[in-house]
Amino acid sequence: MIDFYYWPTPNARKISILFEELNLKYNLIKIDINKGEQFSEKFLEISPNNKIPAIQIKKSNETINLFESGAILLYFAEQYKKFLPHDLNIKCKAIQWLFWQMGGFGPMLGQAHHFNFYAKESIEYAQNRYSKESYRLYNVLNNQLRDNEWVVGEYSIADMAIFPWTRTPERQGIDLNEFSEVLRWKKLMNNRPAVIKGMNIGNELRKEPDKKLTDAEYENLFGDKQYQKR
Ligand SMILES: N[C@@H](CCC(=O)N[C@@H](CS)C(=O)NCC(=O)O)C(=O)O
Repeated sequence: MIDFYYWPTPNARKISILFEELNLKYNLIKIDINKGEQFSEKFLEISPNNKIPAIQIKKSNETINLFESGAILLYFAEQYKKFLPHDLNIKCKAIQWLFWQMGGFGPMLGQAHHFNFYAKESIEYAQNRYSKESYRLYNVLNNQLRDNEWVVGEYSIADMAIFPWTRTPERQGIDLNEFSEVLRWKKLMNNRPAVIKGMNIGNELRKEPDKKLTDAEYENLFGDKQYQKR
C-alpha cells in the first residue's frame, strides 16, 4: 500500500493527478504544513527536507521512502510504464520539461506568489524580479505549446508537473490572457476527469482564499521555525 503524505498545494497535486490517472489506491496522510506537522520526527524520516509531497511504500521485504515531487512522478511513471514516452528522445524531452518545472517554473512562481501575497512587507524589487521571471517562463511554456498539443506531444508527467502551478496566476502577477496557448492547454487538462479529481483532493483542508495566515502559521511556514537545524 502507498502512504501519500499530502497537503493541498501545487507540488502535492502533481502526485494526486498521477495517482488518479493511474487509478491507484493510496492512503492519504495529511501533513498540515500550516501547523508545522512537517517538522515531526516521524515525517522527517520520510522527508528530511521537511516538505510535502512524500510517499512511503511498505513491501514485505523493503520500505521505500521518496520525497521531491519530480522523483515521485518519475518513480510511478517508470513503474507503470505510463505517462512517460517510450521513445528515448521524446522521453528525455518529457524529463527535460519536468526538470524545467522543478528547477524554474515552480520555484520562481512560488517566489512571485510569496512576495506578492504572503510577505508582510511590500518589497517592490522582489515582486518585480519574480513576477517578471514568471512572465518570462510562462512565455517559454506558451511557445512550446504553440507547436505541441501537450507539453511534449503526448500527455505525460511533464503536463502533470506544470499544470497545478498555473492555478492562481493572479498571485504570481500574471494575466493568463496574454498566453493563449497556455489557456488552450489548460482547457485540455481540465477536460480530463483524473486531473479534476486530483486537483480537488483534500480541498476542504484549504484556507478560505481571503483568510490570512495566523502569526503561528506564518512562523511555521516562513519564520525562524523553518530554519532551525534538525
Ligand atoms: N521541490 C519540492 C518542493 C516541495 C515544497 O516546497 N513543498 C511545500 C508545499 S508546496 C512544503 O511542504 N512546504 C512546507 C515547508 O516548507 O515547511 C517538491 O517539488 O517536492
